[in-house]
Amino acid sequence: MNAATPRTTATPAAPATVSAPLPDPGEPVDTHCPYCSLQCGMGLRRLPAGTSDAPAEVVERPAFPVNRGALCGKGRTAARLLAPGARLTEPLVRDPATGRLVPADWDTALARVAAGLSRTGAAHGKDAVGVFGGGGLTNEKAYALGKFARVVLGTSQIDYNGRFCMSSAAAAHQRAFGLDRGLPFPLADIARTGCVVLVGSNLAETMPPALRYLTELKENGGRLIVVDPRRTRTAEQADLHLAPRPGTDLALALGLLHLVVAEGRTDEEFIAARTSGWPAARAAAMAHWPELAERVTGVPVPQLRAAVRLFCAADSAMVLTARGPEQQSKGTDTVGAWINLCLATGHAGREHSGYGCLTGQGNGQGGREHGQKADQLPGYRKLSDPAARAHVAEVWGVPPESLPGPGRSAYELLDALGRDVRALLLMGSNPVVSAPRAAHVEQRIRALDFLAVADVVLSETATLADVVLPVAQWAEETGTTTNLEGRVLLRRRALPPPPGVRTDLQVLHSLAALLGWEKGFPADPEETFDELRRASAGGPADYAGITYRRIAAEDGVFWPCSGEDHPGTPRLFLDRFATPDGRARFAPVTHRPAAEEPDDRYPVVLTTGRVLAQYQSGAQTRRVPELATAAPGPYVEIHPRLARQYGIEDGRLVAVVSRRGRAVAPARFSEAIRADTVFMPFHWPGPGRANTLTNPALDPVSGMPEFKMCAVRLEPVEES
Ligand SMILES: Nc1nc2c(c(=O)[nH]1)N[C@H]1C(S)=C(S)[C@@H](COP(=O)(O)OP(=O)(O)OC[C@H]3O[C@@H](n4cnc5c(=O)[nH]c(N)nc54)[C@H](O)[C@@H]3O)O[C@H]1N2
Ligand SMILES: Nc1nc2c(c(=O)[nH]1)N[C@H]1C(S)=C(S)[C@@H](COP(=O)(O)OP(=O)(O)OC[C@H]3O[C@@H](n4cnc5c(=O)[nH]c(N)nc54)[C@H](O)[C@@H]3O)O[C@H]1N2
Ligand code: SF4
Ligand SMILES: [Mo]
Repeated sequence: MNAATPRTTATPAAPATVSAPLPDPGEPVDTHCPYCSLQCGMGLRRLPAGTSDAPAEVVERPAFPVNRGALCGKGRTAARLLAPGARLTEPLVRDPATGRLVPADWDTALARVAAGLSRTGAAHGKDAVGVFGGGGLTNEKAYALGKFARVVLGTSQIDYNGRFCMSSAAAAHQRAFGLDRGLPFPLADIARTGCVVLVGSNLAETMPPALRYLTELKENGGRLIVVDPRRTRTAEQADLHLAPRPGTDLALALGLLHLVVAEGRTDEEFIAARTSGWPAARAAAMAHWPELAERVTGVPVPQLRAAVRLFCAADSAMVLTARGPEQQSKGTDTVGAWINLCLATGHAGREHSGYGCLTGQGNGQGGREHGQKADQLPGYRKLSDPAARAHVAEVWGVPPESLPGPGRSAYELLDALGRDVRALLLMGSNPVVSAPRAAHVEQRIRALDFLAVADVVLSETATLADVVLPVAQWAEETGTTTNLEGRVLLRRRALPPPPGVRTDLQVLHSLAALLGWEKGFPADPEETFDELRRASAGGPADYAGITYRRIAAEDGVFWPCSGEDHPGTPRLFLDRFATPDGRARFAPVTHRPAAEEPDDRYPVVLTTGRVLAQYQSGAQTRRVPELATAAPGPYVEIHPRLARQYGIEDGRLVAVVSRRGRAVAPARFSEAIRADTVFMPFHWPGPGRANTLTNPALDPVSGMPEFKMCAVRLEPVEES
């Protein structure tokens, strides 16, 4: 391997990135929203300079099948951040004399990053250099970042924010079906099933255009069950709303399965023909009486019976989970229990039936397939599998033994900063706001010897960096994402980035060159994608047959797709599951409490999540005026009955205190939440940061932190 010493020559001029020429101004370009995993189709039209606050406008693209023209407010305003005044347009480096971030040219900034990373590697070993990626990055970027870590840096220490997102569902998918694709069917199938159980998803706020499929479901006579401790806008649509105490979905699913068995509603033929492991799973469920489920979850037995009736009476049915049941220290087992319910009733591996996970970030699916995850190589191959290593090493032109082994999961990596991991390259995440136990994580980041952040804005994490690299956005660079259905999509370049801004691929290309790798990191997205196709060929997430041209012509292509004559795979598992024997595996799961249950000192449950107008850490959406007005700051959603116990008044400040820290935000009274639980959205930094409170207890299989449940106490705050 090449020595990781930076060359002294100047960085080459920014390498070209363009796969296709820019369209004419005025002509809308078909592209996709920069935010969530629905990846709504939209058009983007460049505007003549000086006519608007933004250099382009979002227009409808009704022909795209997933959202059929509909967009939420975040998508509609997405062009706002393209304005040069709204974002970073020059690199920043920390001035050793003043300790401030000051503007610098690209050569200086990149040379500092190369030196910072290689110095740490040379002094403390390659695993002292870490990389943290994001599920918002395109497939091309995620692929290049993983390759950069393993090949150029030679480090095992890479993971990404998707670990905080769908990792529990991914692990449960792998365990049950031998393959992890969020939805094994197109989203539109939801409208054609008999019953949908939506567990811990508030898609009316998190994926609003998807709500129409639930409306169509009901118009077609189908039924909707929503499981959420809050009566959300989504739950309001339901025929039946179950409101369990946070962190108890596992007991709920076991109680339901118990009833299915007790009432003789299992599909024995399906179980015999298409599954394995039923006796153990059945025995585990039989130990979980409905009365026990009621005691643990707070959901009355008659409601459990009603749910079983709706679910089993339907010819076809689906269970869809999102972050509610997944972001728990037992998230993998919890999802496993919901999958068991599908398998026992024969609602899996059939048309319009099955289990699915609603992924989250724009490229939440593709971001976990191509190598930025600690244990994984492109094509969803395992880093621990010798055959996978050999295949990918050959594509990369390196010896297989040069590839490091699996590294730490995201929280473990953040927790190791400033200790075992002393330099970090961060691309596409803002952990100071979004990581659990965020004050501690912030402290670990501050303890680093060197931090480089590539971002479009000066996020809270970027303000702590030694070097900040201003990068291009969705509309300024071509690239693919894979939406929640496993449909690979093409975002097309519609306008050039402002001067001073470069793409992530250009950044990786230049850093690789400075660290001795002139070749192997093309700045061109299509060239990168073609290499990704070869690296993924034959793997579980096979992209070999997917080309930019096909994606554009076919409204996206579903993986696996092994060759250019392969039609792609909209529906998985209809004939067999992806396990060696073709059978889906039951998981013999039993209930266990959350890592931190309420007690005398911390008697209230805190859960966290999202609001419609803000996205994630808010780094982007807090900078969009319309969205900042719609959702200006943090709050504590609380039932008036609970509030009265502590003398808390509506609209007045309340302190929420956990074993990790204290957050302060106004109380927002709501009868829609359980009276033993408070809810905080996590989109803001500062005193109201929800993640100051959250518990980093990790799921032992997936490494998912327990964002959805910790114990807190409440105190009114004297306002001066
Ligand atoms: N507006 C908006 N949309 C987004 C995002 C955003 O930040 N803002 N982010 C995107 C991303 S990355 C993701 S991952 C998705 C997330 O999408 P969702 O999973 O829909 O979002 P959350 O609000 O995190 O959680 C959903 C619901 O889980 C409930 N819940 C809390 N605790 C529990 C529990 O223990 N059990 C159950 N069953 N439910 C519980 C909450 O009350 C909440 O209503 O949204 C995507 N879309
Ligand atoms: N309490 C609590 N915490 C949570 C959750 C929860 O439900 N509750 N949910 C978790 C989940 S599901 C998620 S997904 C995480 C997400 O949390 P984060 O990882 O913080 O996600 P974002 O805020 O989307 O951060 C993305 C950053 O990358 C930048 N960016 C956007 N596009 C690009 C790009 O193309 N290149 C580069 N270099 N940068 C880019 C953005 O400006 C932003 O600063 O939060 C997790 N944290
Ligand atoms: S639902 Fe998601 S993809 Fe669609 S416009 Fe809103 S944020 Fe964008
Ligand atoms: Mo997410």
